[in-house]
Amino acid sequence: MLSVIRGAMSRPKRTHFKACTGNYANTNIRRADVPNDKISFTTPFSTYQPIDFTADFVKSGPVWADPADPSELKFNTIDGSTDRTSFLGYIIENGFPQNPIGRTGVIGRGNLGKWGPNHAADPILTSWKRDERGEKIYHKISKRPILRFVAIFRKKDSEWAIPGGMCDPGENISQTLKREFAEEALNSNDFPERQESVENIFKKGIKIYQGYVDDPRNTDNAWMETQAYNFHDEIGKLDFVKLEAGDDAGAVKWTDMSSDLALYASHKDFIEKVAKLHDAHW
Ligand code: RP5
Repeated sequence: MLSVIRGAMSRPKRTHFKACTGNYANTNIRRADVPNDKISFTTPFSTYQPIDFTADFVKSGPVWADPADPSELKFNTIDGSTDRTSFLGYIIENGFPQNPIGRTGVIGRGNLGKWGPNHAADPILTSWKRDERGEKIYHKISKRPILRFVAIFRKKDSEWAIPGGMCDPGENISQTLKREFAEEALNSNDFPERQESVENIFKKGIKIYQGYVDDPRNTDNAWMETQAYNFHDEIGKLDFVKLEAGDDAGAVKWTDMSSDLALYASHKDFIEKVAKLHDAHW
């Protein structure tokens, strides 16, 4: 059962940073400059000249990608098996969905398949850091217990991250959360048979975020949204689960939560929320 605890869920994002600075994700394509005070589309910016970029692997029309021309798509609704609703809502400007947070310096779809929202799910599996006697380990300075989560290394981005991924058409959120964890952190497609203790943990999740992700792949017309859930193991059963990196993950490991972490997209915000939820060290 997945639930939302009052006060546990963080506020939706109101701005972005990674989605509008530096080169476009894993390319040499330089985004048009977007000053901080001109991110919102409601702020006039007459000299704005975004770069038009859609990756060749998206243009080539894989099954997960929309057609190049979005005019037949039904936005802000469930369109066939594709969820085009948004946690923020969005407008269509000159026939193209407009990023609800603001300008990114890029138009087109970049590396993303869908025009408008591209939905993902982020499973955050946590367990206390313990010593060899099984006692919780406390941080020397904060005096709070140290919480760990399962992190994967995104090969394409060379960054550590939560083992999240895109929702498949027609899939519900519980299925995506489990499937992505199984693929990236267990290297297994036959979940739950292989890992019974993980299956038990996935029975109880707490939603900690839903909304926009400050993802480096976002453009003015295509962006990431996610639902992040925490699955917490209070008694340490998960410690015996064999982690094995699979799919896009180059490595997987239990990682201590702390404010020193550097993580992909908005993942550090989600992890901080989980640390606070459990009154853990941050
Ligand atoms: C992020 O991209 C989401 O938070 C999620 O973790 C991830 C999904 O994209 P892929 O891992 O499928 O590339 O915005």
